[in-house]
Amino acid sequence: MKIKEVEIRTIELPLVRPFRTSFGTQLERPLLLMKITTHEGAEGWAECVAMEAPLYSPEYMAGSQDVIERFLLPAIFEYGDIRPEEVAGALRPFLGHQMAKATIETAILDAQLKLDGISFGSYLGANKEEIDCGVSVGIANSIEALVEEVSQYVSDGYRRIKLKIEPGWDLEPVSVIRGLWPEIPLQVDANQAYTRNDIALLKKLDPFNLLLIEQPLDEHDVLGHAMLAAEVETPICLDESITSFEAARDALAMKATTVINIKPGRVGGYLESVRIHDLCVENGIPVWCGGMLETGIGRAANVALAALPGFTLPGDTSASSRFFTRDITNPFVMEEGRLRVPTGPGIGVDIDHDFIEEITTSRKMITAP
Ligand code: OSB
Ligand code: MG
Repeated sequence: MKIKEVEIRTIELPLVRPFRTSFGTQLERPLLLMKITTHEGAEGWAECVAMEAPLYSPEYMAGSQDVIERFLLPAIFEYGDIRPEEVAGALRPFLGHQMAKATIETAILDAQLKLDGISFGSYLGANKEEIDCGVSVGIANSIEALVEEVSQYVSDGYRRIKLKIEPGWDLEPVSVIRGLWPEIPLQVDANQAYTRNDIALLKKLDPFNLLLIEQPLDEHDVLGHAMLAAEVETPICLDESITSFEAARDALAMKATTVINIKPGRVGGYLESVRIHDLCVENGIPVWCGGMLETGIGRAANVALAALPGFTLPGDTSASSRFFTRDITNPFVMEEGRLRVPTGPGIGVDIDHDFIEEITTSRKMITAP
């Protein structure tokens, strides 16, 4: 496939409610969208999951755009005729920037699959038509507000609740929510907010029958997670630390994680995600699909990935309405706590061009030389 031109837009979507985590509060979702057009007449779309500021990972929107324009796209143009499976290799000389790399690979994959008439799900190896949905619940202003928000999600049908925690917002919210919903699958996510000195505190979460504790310690403290995992009963699940297949392999070898959150942007794309999935299946490690407040474009591809056989836990694959009143594609609507895996070619969603135009904050066209 030969790329003719690339459109890079920044858009800003309002959120239905503020989303607070241990690393900050988001009031809207600004993000980077990429559309590629190829000489064969195909179009491919992808969104870059980097956030505006480097608070979750070192990557950030303007940085991703810069590395895409300055280094990654020129390397792809120079490569010439390219297959999606060749993108990661072509970009390997440039270190890091997995989210930026994933954007390019996903857009090329979408274009190629549209030409071939194959859906993302079939290409990746999905064996389900629909997937179970979980929801990530931000840190609330009060316990009452949290209970109200969780009640809403439970009545919407979500099959798993994930509470964001941080020091000072952990044991109490967990015990209240577990007390009100004794049976619901429940897990917590600290986004690196604790240290090795908090092992005794995190052990106090054991009685609440949580599915897992997600990324309690610093992303680089893989050994600390192994030490913690040896002390607590609740399974430890890494998110931020898993930036590649190799990182997943080593974290498993160290027994730092017994469940893995696969986020395609964080690991450099969907193909790397499948490699990590396969590794986990071989090792009997359950995986689930994380989220980055994606629009319908990223969500579509995530839902397809989550339909692979090793994804045995509900992911942060929520309905569009969890974050947005209006999505930039036909919305993902949950039925009985499940989302249908798109079956059309490529990511298989319809783009709402008018709405994208309305919320565009910048637009740039890059033509292949
Ligand atoms: O740690 O899983 C995370 C959102 C932004 C950055 C990091 C995380 C999250 C979420 C929301 O928890 C997941 C979603 O998109 O539903
Ligand atoms: Mg997380």
